Amino acid sequence: MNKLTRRRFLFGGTLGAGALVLTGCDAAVQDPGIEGVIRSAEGLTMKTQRLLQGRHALAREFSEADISPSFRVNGTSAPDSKEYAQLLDGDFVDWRLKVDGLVDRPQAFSLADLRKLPARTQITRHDCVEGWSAIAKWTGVPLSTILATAGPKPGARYVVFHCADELEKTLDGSGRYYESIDLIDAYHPQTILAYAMNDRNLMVGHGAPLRLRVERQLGYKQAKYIMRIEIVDSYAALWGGNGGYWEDRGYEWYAGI
Ligand SMILES: Nc1nc2c(c(=O)[nH]1)N[C@H]1C(S)=C(S)[C@@H](COP(=O)(O)O)O[C@H]1N2
Ligand SMILES: [Mo]
Repeated sequence: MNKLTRRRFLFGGTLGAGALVLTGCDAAVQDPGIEGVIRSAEGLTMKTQRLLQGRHALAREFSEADISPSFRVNGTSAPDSKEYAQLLDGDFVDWRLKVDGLVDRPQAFSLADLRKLPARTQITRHDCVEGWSAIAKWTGVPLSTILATAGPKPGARYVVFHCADELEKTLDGSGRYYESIDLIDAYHPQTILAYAMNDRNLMVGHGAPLRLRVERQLGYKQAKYIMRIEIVDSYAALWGGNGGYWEDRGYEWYAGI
């Protein structure tokens, strides 16, 4: 019976759209079996859509009036390496964003290079797992643009962000901050590499010269002080093996909000 309905849909093209709908409804009403099939198919579609939509849906965007008068600096407030101090001294003119790993064309972008690329601006709410939130306006380059330039190789699955700071040396003597997201989040339109916050260059406290905004996830995924982006097929071999500084200390890898 299911086949029959499908055929009516496929071959009933000469009828008006209204007639088609009526035919479908009539058949369903007359035969509860078909209705059942349609219902379960609908259920499946909804479930699939929710799954996909869930990851692709946009995070809420706010208006200028909603921007928080103050935005906390959390975690590292300034990387304390000599290398970072020198870069900061030179206004990050010598800083390069390296993009490597499973890519056809490894890249090195200066801040000027990034500013020349098409930018996206979004006003979003940052939610820290510690229980505070703040709204800010972020401007930067969509990560999808950077990926398109580098050309991920087949097998690429995650984007890893290597940061300049060591937060706390605990586990294996290293506390290097890093984060990772999968390609679904990497290509999400609101996933940007931000160089500006509230229309000003990113302050050191908030991650100068470049930080990640991945708006569907919690604060600890928003890597600050990005030095290098590495495309990988697995993050198991990196640091503690759980895909991020906080993940290696027990937090969820997918920190959806
Ligand atoms: N490199 C780096 N990125 C980081 C952190 C950090 O300590 N180092 N802290 C994370 C956490 S827990 C939060 S809530 C946000 C804080 O960003 P903010 O300092 O701009 O508020 O950055 C995240 N990204
Ligand atoms: Mo956080």
